[in-house]
Formats: sequence, C-alpha cells, structure tokens
Amino acid sequence: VFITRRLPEKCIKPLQQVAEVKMWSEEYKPVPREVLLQEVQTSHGLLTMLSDRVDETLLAQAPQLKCVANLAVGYDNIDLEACRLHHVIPCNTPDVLTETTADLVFALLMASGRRLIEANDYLKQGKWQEWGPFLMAGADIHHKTIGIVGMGRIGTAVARRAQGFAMNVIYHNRRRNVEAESELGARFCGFESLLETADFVVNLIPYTETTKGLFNQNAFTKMKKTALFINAGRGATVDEDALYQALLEGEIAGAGLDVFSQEPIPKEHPLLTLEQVVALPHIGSASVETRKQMISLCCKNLMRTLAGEKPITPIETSR
Ligand code: 8YV
Repeated sequence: VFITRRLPEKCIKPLQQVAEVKMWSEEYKPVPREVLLQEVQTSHGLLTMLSDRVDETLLAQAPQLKCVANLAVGYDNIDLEACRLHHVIPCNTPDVLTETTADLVFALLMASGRRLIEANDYLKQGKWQEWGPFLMAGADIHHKTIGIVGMGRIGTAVARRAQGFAMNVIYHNRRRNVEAESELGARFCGFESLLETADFVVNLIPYTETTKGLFNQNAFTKMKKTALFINAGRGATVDEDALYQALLEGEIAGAGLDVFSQEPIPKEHPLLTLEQVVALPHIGSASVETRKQMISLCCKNLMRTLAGEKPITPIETSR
C-alpha cells in the first residue's frame, strides 16, 4: 500500500500488520506526480489526499491496484469511470467527518456574522482605544434565515445546529431531504428563491461539471445586500472573480470561505484583501479526533478490499 502523505505511525498500525506500507515522507507537501506514478506500478492499495489526481493515466500504470482510499468525503480528484474500467474500488470517508465539518460551518457563519476575526485583529493591533455603540457591530444570527445549498449529511447537521439558534431553515438539493423537512422543519426551495430569501447562504455542494461556477455574478446579484455567503463545499463551484466584485460593490455583505478554486490560495489573491471576508485553509474536518477517524476508516477500507471483502464506505454517487 502506498500512502501519499506522512501520517502518524500509530494511526496506520493496523494496516501495517497486514500489508507492506510505504509512505511519502512529507506531511505538508504533496507527493510529486512522477513518484506517485512510479509507486502505483507495484501497489495493491493507495491512500490518497484530495491533492492527488487518480485518473486514467495513473490507473493504466497500476495493474495490481484494487482500492483507492481517499482521505475525504469529496472525490473530485478521482475519475470514477476510470476506476470502474480498471476494477479499482474507490472509497471515501463519509459520516466520520459530518459533525466536525458542521461545527466549522457554524463557526464560519458566526465569525462572519459577528465579525469575530475583524474584532480580534482590531483589539490585538492596539486599535481598541475608544468605544462607540456600533463598534464592530455585526449581524444577528438567531431568528435569521439560513439557506443551505447541498442538503446531504453535513447540510442536515448544519440545519440541526441552526435549529438551536431558532433560525428559519430553507434548503436546495438535487432531491428532497425528508428527514430534514420532518425533523428539522427545513423547507425545500428553488435555487434562486433560496438566494433571494436567505440571510446566510451556505454552500456545501461538491464540484462536478454541473456545479462548476454555480455561484456566479447572477447568483450574487440575487442575494440580499445584507447576506453573508459561507462556502465549505468546493471552491470551484464559485466564480471567485464574481464573488470579489459582489463583495466590493456591496451586492452582498460578507463571506466566510473554507475552500477555494486553487488550494492553497495564493497569498496575494484579491479576496484576501477584503475585511468582510473570513478565510480559512480548508479545515472543515480538521479536528484531531476526526482526522484520526478518517485515517482509520481509510485503513479499514484498504484492509477489507485487500482481503477480498467489501469495503465499509465505497464511494456511492446516488446522494
Ligand atoms: C478534506 C474535504 O478531506 O472531506 C472532504 O471532502 O474537503 C476535507 O474534509 C480534508 O481537507 C483533507 O484533504
């Protein structure tokens, strides 16, 4: 098995007991493509990151490969059709990261609404010398309308949190989410109607050919001028130039972003110059507990597949 990032030895021990495991030496740098292409030639399993492209070129050089376990619930780095053709089982890490990611979405929402990062910087930069009634005044969260685009597992967990803040929950999804409607009182909405109604627009959709650039100039124009846009789905579902313009021209009030079309985002990116943008380095699922569970699930999927059993979480595309 080849692992494309340095992971804690402790986490991969069970896998090491049943397989010969090779691991890329860097924790923060992706494995170079040519090294990966070399390694797959003799690998039966791969443990990959979102930064590793698993495509036809790679799979064609991996005659013994049985399983690709991706350390993510998303799988836009994997060509599923090519996997099918090469009889390779792709796996992801759903469920274990749901609540952690929903926590982060809510943290972003609150940080954007109540200007927490701006206020923290203001104080630490020694600017808190005076006080006025509207000093760092932000937007209320309680009793506001949250519009969730992408109502799968994480969306539902966000809706549950929103309920605790007495928010009105509306959502848009490819299909109706009966659980969210009956248990959480979430109301299904057309995409445009959601944009027009929500105070907080939360994007949780994956990147596909159809969702590419879904949040474009037209979408931001439809949103309220007081609206905040939260993105923890995928960066490329947003036209970032349009987002920048919308923020600059006051079409929307602010944004909380955990994902970007290019990651890491270049430090001179225009979005990072705006005060009303809270930006995070893709840490949605980054709690120590959850990262360990994600690694453990990847290992279990690999171990099962290599033993000729069904993996726990093969990628299912029906949601
Ligand atoms: C990543 C994510 O897994 O699961 C996903 O789809 O986007 C994140 O949880 C994480 O950043 C590691 O790449």
